Amino acid sequence: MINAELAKAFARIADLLEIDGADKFRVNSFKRASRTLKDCTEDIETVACEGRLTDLPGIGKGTAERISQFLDTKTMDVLEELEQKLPPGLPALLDIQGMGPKKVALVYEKLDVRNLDDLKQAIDSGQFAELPGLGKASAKKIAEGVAFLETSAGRTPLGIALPIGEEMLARVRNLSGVRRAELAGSIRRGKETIGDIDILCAAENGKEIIEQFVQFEGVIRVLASGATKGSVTVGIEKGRELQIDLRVVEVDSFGAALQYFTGSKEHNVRLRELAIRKKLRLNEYGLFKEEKAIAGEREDGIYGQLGLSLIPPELREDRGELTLADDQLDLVTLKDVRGDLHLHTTASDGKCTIEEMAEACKALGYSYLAICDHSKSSTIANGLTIKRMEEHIAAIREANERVADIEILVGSECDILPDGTLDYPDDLLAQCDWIVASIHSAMGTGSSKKLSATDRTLAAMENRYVCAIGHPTGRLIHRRSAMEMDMSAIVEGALETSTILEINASWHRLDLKDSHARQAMEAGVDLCINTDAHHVDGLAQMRFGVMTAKRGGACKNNIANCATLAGLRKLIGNKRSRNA
Ligand code: DGT
Ligand code: CA
Ligand code: CA
Ligand code: ZN
Repeated sequence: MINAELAKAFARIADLLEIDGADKFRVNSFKRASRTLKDCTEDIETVACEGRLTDLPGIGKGTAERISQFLDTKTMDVLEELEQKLPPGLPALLDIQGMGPKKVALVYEKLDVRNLDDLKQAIDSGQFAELPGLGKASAKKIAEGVAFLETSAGRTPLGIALPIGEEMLARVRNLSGVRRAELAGSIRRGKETIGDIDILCAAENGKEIIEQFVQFEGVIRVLASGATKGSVTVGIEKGRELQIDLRVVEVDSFGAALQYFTGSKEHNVRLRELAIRKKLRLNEYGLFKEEKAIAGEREDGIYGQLGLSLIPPELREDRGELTLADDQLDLVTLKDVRGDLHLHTTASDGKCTIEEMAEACKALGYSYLAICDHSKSSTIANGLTIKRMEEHIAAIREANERVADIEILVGSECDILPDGTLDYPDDLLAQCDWIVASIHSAMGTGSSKKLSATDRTLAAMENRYVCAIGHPTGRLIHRRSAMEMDMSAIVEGALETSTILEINASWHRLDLKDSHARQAMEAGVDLCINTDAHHVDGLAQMRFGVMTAKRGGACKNNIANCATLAGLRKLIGNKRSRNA
């Protein structure tokens, strides 16, 4: 029976009306209709066919017409209008446990929260908790609701999805008749988690291509198979499946389709508004002036004809990207990275030697690396005692003599202890070139005896030998939430002490995350992107960190390990002399 679906649609309209500030009477009439539809024991379709809709309690002529429209078209004018009128990302907030229409309206009005990412940021920054009638407990509950929604919505970490997407893309490119093919959607935008993988290709023989796509090795289920679109799932960890959509378009509209299907939806809405202001029409087939296509084959043509430079996909989230200057669009790339400043070896919990890590970095074209093994308190990670660390320093210096053409910096990933002091004394730290300070223990809050994560980090930044803070919030995607931290205070502290903040590039972490990285850079704080590799294979994760940095809007001069070795040494020197 369609009754439940109808009831849901009416309830949704009531919610959206309430967000929109409609009068109570109108909201209640949709709520009442929703209840009636839910409670009705007869199939509404039959009732409608027999013309008996208005016999039902609370269903007048207008509601009956809407029901008929829904039965015909699966939607209603009023629903479409509301979804058009409100920011496109706003209705999704209603799906979060604890976020009713009143709270959604409040955050929209007071904090300009327009989508899930905005909401997460408002919670992280503490602004959410400060709103009237909300508070910290409420913020925590909503944050849990968001986390639950994200995991239960089955989002897949970028680090798992991207290799699968690239493999599938390569296979699509190999099919005969395929002229061009690219990844689209959130995976192209480098989001930390992916709902489904979108692939786009240009070809004339769509049906054949889809037929082959749905038979690719590894496909578990075929969800759709048509002339222009195929949808399948492949298996990933823990028995879960990941959806992959392939769309086939004509070469002439490949650029327009790539733009459209890369999204985000919110970015596309902005772009379409801009087109309308210029008396143009933009859709997935092209950019049109009256009936004539003025762009479509190339994505940069679409942006160009709208008077814009190509916006990097990572920025397409409706965060003001349409008004950025060209130099702000010139984002950091993997090629700009000159070294990796957070690497482990067999001395602590790594699997490779100093030389092996150095040779692998050299093969990537790096100019330097920093060996940063764990300090003494990280006992489960085989952290080095002071004596072992002294020997390790000598071993790294020796290795640096042996391995040519790359500089191996002596470093440590030194624990920030619960009282905010560092795990090694200053005289030992002073013998190193580069110190990453990280919190690994007592990450929870609640105990009144220890400092908050924020205060611990601020205290560590005061130490002149601490060059960078490692994985600053401690989160593990889908496994552990970030420590409760005041990111504004951290950013301010970093700026005052000339401390660099890390974007840990491991796809399990991506910490700082995109929005925090943006916050830091906007304040003028330098970042570094490190893999935290425990094996030479881990070095390849650098690209996830670069994508995250790009999403934060980073250019290469924001990133310490894009500097030359001399430039990096200067940054380190600044910190030491400023805090001497
Ligand atoms: P995901 O898969 O949840 O990680 O996120 P996306 O961004 O990949 O979203 P998806 O797969 O639903 O759709 C891919 C892109 O297609 C999306 O970013 C923008 C475009 N798109 C899809 N549906 C709509 C729509 O209803 N309106 C507009 N303007 N664009 C849409
Ligand atoms: Ca997608
Ligand atoms: Ca999709
Ligand atoms: Zn660590």
